[in-house]
Amino acid sequence: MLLEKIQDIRNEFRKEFPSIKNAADLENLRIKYLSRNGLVSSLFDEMKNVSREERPSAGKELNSLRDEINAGFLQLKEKFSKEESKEKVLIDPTLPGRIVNYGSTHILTKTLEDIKAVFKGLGFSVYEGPELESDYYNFEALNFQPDHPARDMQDTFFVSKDFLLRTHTSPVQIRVMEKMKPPVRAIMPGRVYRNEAVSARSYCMFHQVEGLYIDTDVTFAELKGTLVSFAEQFYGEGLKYRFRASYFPFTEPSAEMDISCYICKGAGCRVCKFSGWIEILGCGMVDPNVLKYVGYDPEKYTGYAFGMGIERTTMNKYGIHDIRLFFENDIRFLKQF
Ligand code: 2NL
Repeated sequence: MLLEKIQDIRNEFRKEFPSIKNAADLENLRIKYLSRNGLVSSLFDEMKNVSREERPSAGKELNSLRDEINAGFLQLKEKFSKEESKEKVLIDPTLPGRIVNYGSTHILTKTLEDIKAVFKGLGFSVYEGPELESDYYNFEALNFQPDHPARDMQDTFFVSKDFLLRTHTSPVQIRVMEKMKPPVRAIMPGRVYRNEAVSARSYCMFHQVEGLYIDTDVTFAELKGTLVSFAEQFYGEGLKYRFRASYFPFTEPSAEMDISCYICKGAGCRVCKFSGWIEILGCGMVDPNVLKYVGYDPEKYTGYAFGMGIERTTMNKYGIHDIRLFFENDIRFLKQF
């Protein structure tokens, strides 16, 4: 009877043993077979019912079962504890943590945000428009003559005969004026493209902000007042400024605005190229021909416009000498701002 039971439990154990995969399984196995109320222990309890004659062989069988289960248990116990200690070695809490590189706002984005904040404070709204433009919006409506050199393949990326990558953000101003009646007071930031050789001073793609104010009786004095106020807020108080006569196809008269060099205070340095002055933008009174193109009556309305490069503005403000740095994404450059 008992011999049969021992054989059954041995078979059960042998069947179960290969399926033990971890320390938790092994502990369940130990409780089932080897604990105080386990199967082996209950078989030993039954020994007292076994006849004197059968007792030696049953005892021998039972001891061998207990030894087999014990040996199996110890073997797996060692195996699992080795695996566990191997896993623990992989985590060294004394190692320094991995450095996380946080991103930051690109300096061109910050410059644009600063420019926008000033003009919003002066009552300007912000508009954007497409980078792929027609010849009409990029050149014709802006009073460029058909033979103007900017219309040359050399200077402009043409996509087809009639379409091109905009060379300035002025087309957005044309689009806004077509849709709105004066007064219009807005700035237009965005990416522009020029087919130029890349160098420290020029890149094939850059960013511009242009501004526009059209109403009845807008004067050149208002243009100066607004742009001086912008320069004081953006570059700092106490700078000298001057307007030099210039030429753009879409403004008449046209001017360029300089501020006194805030680095050397006019004494001469690398940033102002030893002139004491830094050119910050171009501007002028909107040409009556441009007003006619968008359906405004030039007898009734006048307006001013201006434009500045965001890269050039950033280079002026922070003393950066190579425009290519903005686009190389070298973290040593970017993280300085
Ligand atoms: C510069 C000079 C300028 C404008 C842009 C403009 C736009 C319209 C009509 C008239 Cl729709 N003018 N824009 C006017 C003067 C100068 O930009 O140096 N930009 C980087």
